[in-house]
Amino acid sequence: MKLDEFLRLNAPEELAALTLAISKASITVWDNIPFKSGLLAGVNPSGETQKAIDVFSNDVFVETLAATGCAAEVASEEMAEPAEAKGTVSVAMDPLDGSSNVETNNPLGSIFGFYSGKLPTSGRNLLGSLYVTYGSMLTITLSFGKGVHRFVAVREGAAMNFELLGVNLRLPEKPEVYGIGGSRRDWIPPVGRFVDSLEERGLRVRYCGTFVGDYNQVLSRGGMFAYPQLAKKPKGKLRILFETAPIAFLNEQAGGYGSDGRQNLLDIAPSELSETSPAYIGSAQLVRELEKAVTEG
Ligand code: AFP
Repeated sequence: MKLDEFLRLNAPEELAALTLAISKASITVWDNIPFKSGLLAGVNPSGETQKAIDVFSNDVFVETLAATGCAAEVASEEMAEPAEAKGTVSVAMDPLDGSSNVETNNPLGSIFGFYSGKLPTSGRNLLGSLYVTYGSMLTITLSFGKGVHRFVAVREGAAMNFELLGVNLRLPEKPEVYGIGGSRRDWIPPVGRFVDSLEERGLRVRYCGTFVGDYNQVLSRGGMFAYPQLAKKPKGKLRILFETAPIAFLNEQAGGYGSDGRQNLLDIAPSELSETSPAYIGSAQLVRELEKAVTEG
């Protein structure tokens, strides 16, 4: 089944139009990665170096989303203020996740949250979310609150179309992998101890430095991804609105749980667009164990 057919049958009209626009724009981004790798652009609102592909992806997605007439505003990790538009759905995005991995040819991603109401707002106001993976395949993994579904881009003549690859994806019962950001020496002690217990249980480390790439490992094999509070970054690194809330929404639809170490990530109401929080996302039983370890200190 093609993506447009699936969306016509399974998504509200606005979310269908926004998702279809993202699917087309993601092919443009995919085609331009080789030509924009390595070129620096500027600094984003979080003070991180912007690559040319960060800015290119941002502009392609903002333009395409606004042109649907369904986006009320488009907020981005790469912009200080949202782009205003005429629709009803507020879109928050990380247009190119993992750009420091372009040169190393590791997976890259784009993350989108579809929110009701003005941004910033909590993940409880998510209507749906999706992420694009630029990896060995170009895929879109999405949820509109009724399960998690995946599509893969296939070339048909000159055209690239997204075809259904998997429906109702669920985290496997038995967790196999974990990936933790930051350096071990900067982790808070409960996280170090928890990772020791994961190793004792035979879980293997899988960490490529792209949130989307690392979360794909967890969704396929069970386990946990985390970017914890660090000695120098008590509020972690990942942005709630653009990165962790959209993935936590999707992860919950796959039977998992997402936490900042003390509460459900979806319950956090950020007051700033680029507000960050610690993030622990994956198999519910593991993340709840971690939450207990962090709370007990
Ligand atoms: P970049 O977009 O700057 O490459 O950062 C990627 C990211 O936001 C997220 O995708 C990773 O999980 C995390 O940062 C990697 O951070 P570390 O390099 O500190 O482990």
